[in-house]
Amino acid sequence: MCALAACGTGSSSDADDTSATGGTGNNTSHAGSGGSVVGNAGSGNPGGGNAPIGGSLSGGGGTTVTVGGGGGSAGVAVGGASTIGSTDPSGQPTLPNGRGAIMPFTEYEAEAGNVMGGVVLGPTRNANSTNDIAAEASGRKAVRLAATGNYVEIKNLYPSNSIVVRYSIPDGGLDDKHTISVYVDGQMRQKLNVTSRYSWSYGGPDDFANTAVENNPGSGTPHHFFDETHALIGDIAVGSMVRIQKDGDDTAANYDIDFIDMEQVSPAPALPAGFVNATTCGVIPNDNKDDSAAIQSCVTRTKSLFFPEGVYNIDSKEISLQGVTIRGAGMWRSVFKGYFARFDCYGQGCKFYDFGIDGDTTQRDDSSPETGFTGAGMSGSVIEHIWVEHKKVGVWTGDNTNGISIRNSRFRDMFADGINIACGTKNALVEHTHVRNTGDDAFANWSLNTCGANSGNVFKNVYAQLPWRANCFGIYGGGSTIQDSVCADTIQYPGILLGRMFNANAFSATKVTGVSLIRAGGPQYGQQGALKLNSEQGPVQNIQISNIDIDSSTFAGVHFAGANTIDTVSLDHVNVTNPGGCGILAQGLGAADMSNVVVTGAGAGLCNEKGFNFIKGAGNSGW
Ligand SMILES: [Ca+2]
Ligand SMILES: [Ca+2]
Ligand SMILES: [Ca+2]
Repeated sequence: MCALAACGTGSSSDADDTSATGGTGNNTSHAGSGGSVVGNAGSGNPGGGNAPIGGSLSGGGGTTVTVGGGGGSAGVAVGGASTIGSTDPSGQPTLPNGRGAIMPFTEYEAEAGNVMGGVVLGPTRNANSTNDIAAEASGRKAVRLAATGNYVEIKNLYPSNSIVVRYSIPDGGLDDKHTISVYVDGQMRQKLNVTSRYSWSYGGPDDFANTAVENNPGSGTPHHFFDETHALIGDIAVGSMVRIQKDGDDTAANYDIDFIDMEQVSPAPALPAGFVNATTCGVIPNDNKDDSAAIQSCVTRTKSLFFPEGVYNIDSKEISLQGVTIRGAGMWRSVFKGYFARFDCYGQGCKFYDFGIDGDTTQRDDSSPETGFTGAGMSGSVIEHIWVEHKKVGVWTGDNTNGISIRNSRFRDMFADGINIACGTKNALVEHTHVRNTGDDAFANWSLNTCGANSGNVFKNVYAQLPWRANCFGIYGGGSTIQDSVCADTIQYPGILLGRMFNANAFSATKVTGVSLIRAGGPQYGQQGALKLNSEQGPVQNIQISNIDIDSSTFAGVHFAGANTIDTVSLDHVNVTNPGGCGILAQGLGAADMSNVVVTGAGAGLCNEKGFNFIKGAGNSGW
């Protein structure tokens, strides 16, 4: 699974790394705005309930508040919003339980909305079947709109002027284009574009072709059913009803709607002081003509470049830069578009703010460098208020990067990793960032053994949602921390995988604390637990796990595996609730200190196949 794991290739090294090489560059970006952020994360039982985890906030001027809900189908009735954040005495948004990212949107599960004529699909965990598309949906439920006039409608709870719809339509190939209609309070507001271009991959559940055969229905079982579409659609008042409807001219055979995200997007800012407007050095937005050469020319002439609201085509060559700051008018408003839309920072650190990248990756090819942000000069880089979609990878840090910050950003609808903290990277901080619908790990720390050891890397207040392959968090050796974060709805693999795999270095100080895993685990390469330690290629050591809630895992809650020893590992205050398999599954060798590990709702609390040594402290129960 390396494949999964690292986006690399099945093996480890890979090309994905295009990243690492410096001279050429690539990167991409998408639209973004300075917006704010919101959190999400819900929790929830499979069917529906859920405890909120998310939070919200407004950022940069935005207004929003929000919430999250990642998971469940919102128990909340009204309109289906799932969870709501609160504010602290100063009015700043908070996360109710401290976990998850603060994001500026509110997520409304379709299945919790008003459904007219449509059918609620799921819940199901049966992956890789067109009969169970909802297995890849948030809360493992969606709503199918198959006939003209069918709709699903939610009540808008906060001021909004934009919409994101996560959907699946039947595979019509790369050039298949349709629309779906948005109504507000019964009035037609706008069409949204939908396509099967960026969804539907094929191959057996254990197979990872990484080639064009991925798009061939003859290659095996289907998966990767969903994509999303978004648009600014004008102001929508609090309390207005927002409807997604199949009209007569919306020509896909059916639309499976997973959820709707609503957000108030800030107005475009003026030219910031000290920045050069890219349109004054030859870049032309919105003409659908290639800007690659003009942008490359601009970044060699100034260190501070501003892209006003508009779409910029990068159709022929990625942008290579060193020590440059690029700022847009917001992730929704300034968008770099095209297959080559990517940025390679080859020196002196680069800073990227407030824009989006909309790539054009339609299959995974690990020899191809379709990574939003990468490069050998990423030490000291910043990626903030950035939105990347339809690339192979969002961010892949260059070899031996020391100090990179990624915050308040979104990485969605990828063919491989969302963010890979790779090869010798130290002191990376990823926070308040949302990664969704990735074809490999949403967040990875890959300490490849041909590089120096990774250390001091932190994923804090991040939210991983719906990776269609691999893990929410893939931690392969080195030293890192995952804290105050949420993982919801992995389809094939664990929520967190701590593995000596893919030729990783040994683990050094590694900590996982304050994390919720909701409906995690899956059937790839056998039954994968929600939280898995795998000593496949060497000992797994130096890992502290605390304050973890594992809710409704597909199979086991906690999973020990691998032929090498596992030791100097501790679990404290770990709750496994309603697992689909054993509460704790031990298929490996070694020992772990276990305190306050509580299993409830399991058929079998503990399945210990090889005499793994559990060193029990206080407070354990249910296993
Ligand atoms: Ca496809
Ligand atoms: Ca859903
Ligand atoms: Ca242009």
